[in-house]
This record gives sequence, C-alpha cells and structure tokens, in this order.
Amino acid sequence: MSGTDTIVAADVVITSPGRNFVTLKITTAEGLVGWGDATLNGRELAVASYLRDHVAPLLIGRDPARIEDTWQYLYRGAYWRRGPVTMTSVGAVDLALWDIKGKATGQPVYQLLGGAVRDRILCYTHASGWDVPRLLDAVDAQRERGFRAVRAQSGVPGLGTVYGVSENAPAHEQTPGHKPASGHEQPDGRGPGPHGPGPQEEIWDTDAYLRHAPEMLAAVREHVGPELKLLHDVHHRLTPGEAARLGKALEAVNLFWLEDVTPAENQEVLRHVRRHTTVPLAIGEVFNTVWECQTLITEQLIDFVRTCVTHAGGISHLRRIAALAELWQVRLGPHGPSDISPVALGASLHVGLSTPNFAIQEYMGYEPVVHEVFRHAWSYEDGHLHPGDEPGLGIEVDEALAARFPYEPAYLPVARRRDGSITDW
Ligand code: KDG
Ligand code: MG
Repeated sequence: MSGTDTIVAADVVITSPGRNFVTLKITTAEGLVGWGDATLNGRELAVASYLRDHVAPLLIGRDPARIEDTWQYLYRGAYWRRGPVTMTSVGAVDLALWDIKGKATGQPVYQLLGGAVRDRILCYTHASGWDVPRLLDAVDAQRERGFRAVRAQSGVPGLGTVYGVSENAPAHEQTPGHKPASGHEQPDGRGPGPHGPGPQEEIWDTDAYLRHAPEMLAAVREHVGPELKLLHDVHHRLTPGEAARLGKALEAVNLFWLEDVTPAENQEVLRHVRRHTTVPLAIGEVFNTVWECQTLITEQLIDFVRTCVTHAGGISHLRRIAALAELWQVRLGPHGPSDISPVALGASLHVGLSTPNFAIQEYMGYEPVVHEVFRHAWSYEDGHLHPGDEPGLGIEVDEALAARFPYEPAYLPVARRRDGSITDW
C-alpha cells in the first residue's frame, strides 16, 4: 500500500437470501474493495442507517491503511459510545479496512495479525431435536459430517416451540429471524403476539426446562460416549439460583460449556453460580466491547468469552478482548450463528488462526444460496475451519445476485412465561 490511497466510497448492501444480511463495501481510489459484515439480527436497518447516514460521509478521503486511527475516530470521536448498533457499525468498517490492507499487501489477514498459531480451528455446530430420540439422531448426523463438538438443544415436554426448536423444525435449524406473524396464524405452534403483527411468541416455563435439561443432556452424553465435546445454550433465562442448580446437575455430563445461564446485564450473579458449580461457563455474544467483558474476565467468572467479531468492533477490538482474556486463562469461543454473514465468519477465522487463546468457533452453516452471494475462501473440513489464503479476508460479494433478494422485515421471537409476562430471550 502506497500510504497515499484514499477511501472514495462506502456503500451499504442489504440482501435477504433467506435471511437479512447488511454488508459494508469500502472502495479506494486505487480500486481496492473491502467488505465488512454489519448484520444485527432483527435490527438490521438501524445499522444500515448508522453506516449510511453517519459513518460513510466521514470515511471519504481517509487513508484506508490507518485502521486503528479510524477505529478510535469512530469510537472515541463519536462521543456516543458502545451499544450494538454503534459497535456493529465500527466493526463493519474495521473488517473492511483489514480486508483492504490484506489485498493491498497480498496477504491473508491472519498473516498481518502475526501469522498462524494453529493449523486449523476447531468448530462446533448445532443439533436440535423436538424430543430426545430426534435429538440423538440430529447429533449423530452432525458427527457423521465430522463435527467433534456439538451444541445440543431440545424441545421441553409440555411447551411448544422453544428457541427455534419445534416439532416440525429441521434438525439443522437456522437461528430465528422470523417474518412478522400476521396476527392470527399459529405457524409451528407459535402464537403471534396479542397486539397484532410482530415477532412470533413462545411460551417458556423454567421449571419444566429444569426438570428436562439434565436428563436430556445426560442421555446425549451416554449416547455419544466421553469424547464428543458437548455444549448447551440457556439463552439468559435463569436466575442465579436456578443457574447454580442446573450447573451442579450437569457436572457428570462433562459439558465443554454451558452458555448464557443468566441475563447478561447482571454480572455480579456469576459469582454465586461459580461458588456452586465447576461447569465451564460461556458468556458474551451480546457484549459489544472489552469493557463489558472486563469484570467477567478479570474475576475469572467465565471460562469462554463469546463476543462476535462484527458486533464487538471488528478484528481490532476482538484482539484486545483476546489479549485481556489471555492474562486470565479465559479463552475465546466467538458467536457464529447463521445470522452473521460469511464475511464475519471469515474475519473471525483470521483472528482464530492467529490468536493463541482462541478455543473454538461456532459454525451453524448457511443455506446454499448464502454461499453463492458471499463467495469465500474459508472452508470446513473434518470438524475444523480454515480462513483460506486469499489476500484480505478472502470474501467476494456477488452484488448482482445480492440485489435479487430485497430486505424483508424479520424479528427474533419473544418469550413469555405461562402468566403472560415477558421473559429474557
Ligand atoms: O441473533 C441472535 C442469535 O444469533 C442467537 O440467539 C443465537 O444464541 C445463539 C447462539 O449461541 O448461536
Ligand atoms: Mg447463544
């Protein structure tokens, strides 16, 4: 890179090949193009506007090589800091600038981050089943695809859809991002909200879940034997006491991690959970900065930090979180659901290949058309991912194909307790 290149355009591409993705495209005077993911499931247009209306004008004329300075400019310079919309926008710019730096130097981004510290990145995928027999089939199917780590979720007896697991849902589900319910229909047993169109709603019953989860996970462990890494996601739904009880009940299952046991805002409660169980805890997919991770890391209240490269300020900031976590033997296991695009997944893999305390990458996979819109050098093989050796992030977006899939309003579902009150998602 000459150091004299400048950013001449910053465009936002919104596409919905089965689900919504927001992508930032930065173009330089020398003709380089960098891509960044800016997808925030269910709030996509807020990030698109933040980028188009508030960030893109500031980027024009800047030196694309000055990644850290641009990060500081958009974060500290904006006065209003943090939060998912801001940090996803900053993350998208950061990814696009690393992509440009890689293309300008002819290097894959992981080389610019210090080079590979491992040959490949362990990943985990999802298996879901309405009941235990169907869950075991789903787990077996993922093992046959080579996965050595599987997140197991099931329906709960007496409840309808539980976090995307419904009687008719495919075992290899996508993360929810449903179109608004019309107000009357009951797709897959889910009810629409009482106030007309909006997110689909599910009923949640903590007691029923706590009766079922230990039995369900013990059945999976017995079925798969000791080696498969098993994970389970609680989606922030328990109180500290309930979380401690669940952790204790799951100790014999030997989980790789138990995720998001309590709502992310109240970090103090993790001290209580830690006092009662040694089950490894993973938290942080909704965190956006190192400051939200600080207490959990420095007090060793978690074992894995789940911050996502695109929602937490990009490669530059995820590396800072990793550096802090390394001091406290906390490892990274970044969020990688189907509602972040293959651009973010690729960026996460460049961090993963070059960061010592990167433990595992979530990998749900994508529908075939998503792989066509976002062509990528990263690849899956035998339970592992690799970012590939193309310059930059190794992603090219087929803009003509992307344009054939216009944005569709979609929401994550909402969960209510049996008495009608809203519970954490
Ligand atoms: O958009 C939210 C989903 O990505 C999230 O709920 C999925 O919990 C999730 C996970 O661990 O992948
Ligand atoms: Mg999760």
